[in-house]
Amino acid sequence: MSSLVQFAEIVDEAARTAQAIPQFTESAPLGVEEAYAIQALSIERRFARGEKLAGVKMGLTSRAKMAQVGVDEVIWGRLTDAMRLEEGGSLSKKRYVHPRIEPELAFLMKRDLSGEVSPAEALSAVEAIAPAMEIIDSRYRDFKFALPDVIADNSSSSGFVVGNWNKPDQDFSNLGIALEVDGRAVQIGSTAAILGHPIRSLVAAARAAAPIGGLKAGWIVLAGGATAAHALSVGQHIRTTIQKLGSVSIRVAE
Ligand code: OOG
Ligand code: MG
Repeated sequence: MSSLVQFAEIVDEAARTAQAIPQFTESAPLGVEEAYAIQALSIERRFARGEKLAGVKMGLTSRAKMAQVGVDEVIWGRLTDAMRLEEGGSLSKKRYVHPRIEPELAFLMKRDLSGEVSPAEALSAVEAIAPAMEIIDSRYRDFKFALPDVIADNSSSSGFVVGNWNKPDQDFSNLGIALEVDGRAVQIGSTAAILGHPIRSLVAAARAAAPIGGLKAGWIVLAGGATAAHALSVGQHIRTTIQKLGSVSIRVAE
């Protein structure tokens, strides 16, 4: 059986070179804890290449997402500065294996937040909220994985783009969300799909990040897709609009 360090190298190389790999759990009985250790080690490799931690992403916080990938546990991953894409810019499809995009709500942290916190405490640590999108790209063949596989693979996170920041002193518990491709809505949802209220995702993020020192001021936290993700094709123009918060867009280049 490969060591955790070897698994980390395999999944990091798969991400770096956009090559699909077989699921780890096909050949190794990995647990969730080992999977997070692999994730941490794989992100260490990015740090060694000069990337910086920029926040965390929560995953599988809505039923639509759980159903799409057949895993029903909330998971998390790390965001680095190199994963951030320019709002209104483009992404290069060939840098990914089989990328999908999904609408997200982003939190910008005003203060550190860690451990067991109430929704009110979580909200008081938020500087701003924004419409956002995440590019997810499972490194596993056919986008198929078990829970430990996806966790080891940084919970499929591959990129993110953030729109304009809004003050968090408004009710964002049930805002309409539309994901459009070339002006046509392909997914419609609500922020309420995210654990009933997106702030619950931030509460879960504070708990999840506690072992690594908690969420830090200045970090971005993605609350998790409210709808199923959409597979990207070259030439598509993708836009997510969240009612009252605004829009964020990106174009898919070769
Ligand atoms: C796993 C990542 C889930 C979300 O927002 O729910 C996720 C996947 O769908 O590959 O990012
Ligand atoms: Mg996501």
